[in-house]
Amino acid sequence: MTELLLKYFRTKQREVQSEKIYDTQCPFCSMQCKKQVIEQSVVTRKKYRVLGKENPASHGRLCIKGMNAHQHAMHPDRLQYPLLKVNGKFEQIPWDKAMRIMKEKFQSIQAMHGFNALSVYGGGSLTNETAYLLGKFARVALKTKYIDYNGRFCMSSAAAAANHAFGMDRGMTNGLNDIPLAKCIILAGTNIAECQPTLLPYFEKAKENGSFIIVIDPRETATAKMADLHLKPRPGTDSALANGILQVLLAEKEIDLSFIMERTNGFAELKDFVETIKLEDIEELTGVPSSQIRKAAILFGKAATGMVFTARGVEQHTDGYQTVRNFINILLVTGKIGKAGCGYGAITGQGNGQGGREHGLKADQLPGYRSIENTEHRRQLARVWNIDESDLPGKGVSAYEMMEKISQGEIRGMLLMGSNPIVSNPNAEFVKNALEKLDFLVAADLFISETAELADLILPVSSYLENEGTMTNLEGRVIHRPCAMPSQGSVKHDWQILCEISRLLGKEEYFSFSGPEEIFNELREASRGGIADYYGIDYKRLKNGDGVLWPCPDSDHPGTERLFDDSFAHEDKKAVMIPVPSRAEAEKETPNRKYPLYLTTGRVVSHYLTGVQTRKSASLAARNVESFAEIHPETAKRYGIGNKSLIKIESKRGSIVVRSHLTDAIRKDTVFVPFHWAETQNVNLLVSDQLDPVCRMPGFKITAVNISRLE
Ligand SMILES: Nc1nc2c(c(=O)[nH]1)N[C@H]1C(S)=C(S)[C@@H](COP(=O)(O)OP(=O)(O)OC[C@H]3O[C@@H](n4cnc5c(=O)[nH]c(N)nc54)[C@H](O)[C@@H]3O)O[C@H]1N2
Ligand SMILES: Nc1nc2c(c(=O)[nH]1)N[C@H]1C(S)=C(S)[C@@H](COP(=O)(O)OP(=O)(O)OC[C@H]3O[C@@H](n4cnc5c(=O)[nH]c(N)nc54)[C@H](O)[C@@H]3O)O[C@H]1N2
Ligand code: SF4
Ligand SMILES: [Mo]
Repeated sequence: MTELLLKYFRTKQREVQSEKIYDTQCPFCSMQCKKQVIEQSVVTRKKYRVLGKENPASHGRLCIKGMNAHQHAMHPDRLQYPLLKVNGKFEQIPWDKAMRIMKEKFQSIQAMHGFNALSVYGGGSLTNETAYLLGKFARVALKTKYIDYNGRFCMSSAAAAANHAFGMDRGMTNGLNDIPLAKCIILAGTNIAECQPTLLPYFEKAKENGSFIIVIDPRETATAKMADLHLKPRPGTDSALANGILQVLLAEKEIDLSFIMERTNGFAELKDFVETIKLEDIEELTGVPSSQIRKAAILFGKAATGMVFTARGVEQHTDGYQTVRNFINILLVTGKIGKAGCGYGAITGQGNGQGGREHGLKADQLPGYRSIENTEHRRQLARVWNIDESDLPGKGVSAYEMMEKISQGEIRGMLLMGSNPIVSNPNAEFVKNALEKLDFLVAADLFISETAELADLILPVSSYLENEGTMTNLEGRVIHRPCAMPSQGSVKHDWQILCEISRLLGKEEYFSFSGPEEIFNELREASRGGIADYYGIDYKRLKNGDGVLWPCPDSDHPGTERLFDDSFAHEDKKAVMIPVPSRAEAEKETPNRKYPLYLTTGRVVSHYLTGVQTRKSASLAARNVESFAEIHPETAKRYGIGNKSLIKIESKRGSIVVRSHLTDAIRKDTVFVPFHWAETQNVNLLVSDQLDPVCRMPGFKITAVNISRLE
């Protein structure tokens, strides 16, 4: 062997021998794919490879985000030390000083303005342990009613709809293994191929088994390419479309009368209403030919089994709640729920969007999916927390409404943990101005996000690679994520920050946890007997196995794959149907002379939410370095806009500049812009602050806009 070859082999050997394997799971979407990050030391630098790991949800698959999620976690911009803003500039300070400042500010604000002058804003990337603790921190340590989280913008319409229709909400009523058994599947406003790519094979399997797939989306997405029938409605007209489907189902008697009689309430009112519907009117409203509506309804009605999935395309509207109710009506009249291959799924977005709301990040919820307005629930929690029920605050307001309270001067301070609200809230300019008014904003983050930039104090936190905890995936499966690596610099875990600041605030007795497992054990107790009952799930079970689907009331219980086999969760065990008007009661912003086009917003496969993390990943950022607007070529021509040129998009509230991307995959009356970019490309500068009256969801999916060529 030549000397050169020997040298090469020696280097390779050193690399392989230096190999370290870190077991973890992707921090991004609700699939929570398990993976291994393999580190090799190459001379002076480290090299990483990523492999998917077998698990019951993604079976070893990873999408491009999961393959590259170590890049942002190891990025040199990761915060390592607390930062204090002094004369407009951030200065590195030690932790004890950061904690002292936080304590003093919290105390002085509350002394001057009362408990509710402080607020807490959480996120769906936080583990169950942190989410639980953050909810407890707001109510027990700060005694404020003002807490909410970014999941308000994500799951709130579907959650409210499922609660009212079924008596409980678990995102998906079935485990993932039911999907391949469904003979007809409606995918309404969900782009699984880009947003939960490792979920797609379940639908491909269903197709192999002969399933007929109906996609409802104004764009021909990668998901729509899989469809047997693609309905392309005008944005915001999905409740009308569902009414069209219901009209055909009833007229053709493709309904399950015995299921309706035995297991539901409200059919008579629904029937009276649906009988007044004319398919021609629905065609006119939605722009979907009535022949296609008929086809969809008859195929779904006749199929032996069927499932309906919704996501943000139909949910993020000011009538999102009602729209989801109407899709659930379709399942209930056809009796396609609570059986193999039959059920409903709101496809959860964030890694722990599900667990976050189950354990107390929402203004009106206590752990175990209990209600903060129910006296018995309050008493149960007060017992677990060892406080007086009368000391537990009441219900606060939704995420965007907190911004209004800040603007009005009622809220004076905020602890922000795991969200970037000036990019993700609607009416972004207002939100930025509001946050600038705060007397004290503290942001716990991995990076200086656009919102952290406005903070008085930034606390650096550990990443998913460094922080142990549990996450609840889209099917309600609770899974354990180990601590894979030691923490970087002097960062702390989110839960650690909460315990330490509580101690300084004199609340140590309620927050003396030494690690996530202890917190989880209290969460189990707090959720015991509640709807989201985690009592039977413990770390030992999770570490040894594949996770457990809640409800799981005791340690011998196997967990619950499918809900509603024999009964729904309402007291009388029945599900509820309601008539839903075709035109939203909540006034929607529709195109007019000045702003003649619909703008709808969403995602691309390579970026995640406000992009703080994925824009730090070289491999992901390279795929889409800037924002863009999908425009139909005929529309572009009318406006004199060429392909790949800079354009201005304007709404009543502001304007942004993005690059045109001409494609005939979109309706001619609609433009689509992703929301992963900030500043002049922040699409939320355009979006209205109007909220759904029931669940307080903003209308992210429709804004009236004008477009023009940038001279
Ligand atoms: N790559 C990637 N994956 C993600 C995320 C990400 O940021 N990037 N985010 C995660 C999170 S938090 C979430 S909530 C999910 C979101 O997952 P999805 O809801 O699937 O994603 P969106 O792109 O917001 O919207 C889905 C589709 O709705 C369509 N749509 C828009 N308006 C309407 C309408 O009026 N009616 C109908 N029927 N459809 C409409 C859009 O064209 C789009 O294709 O994804 C999760 N996964
Ligand atoms: N126009 C428009 N707007 C939308 C949507 C839309 O479809 N269209 N979708 C909405 C939806 S569904 C969602 S979910 C929201 C999401 O909106 P945001 O919550 O603003 O989204 P992220 O970009 O995930 O912000 C998370 C922040 O937390 C940090 N972070 C990540 N992990 C951790 C952690 O473990 N601990 C801490 N402390 N910080 C962490 C990240 O670095 C980042 O700065 O946006 C909503 N806004
Ligand atoms: S982004 Fe979602 S689908 Fe992709 S690897 Fe991560 S968890 Fe899996
Ligand atoms: Mo979301």
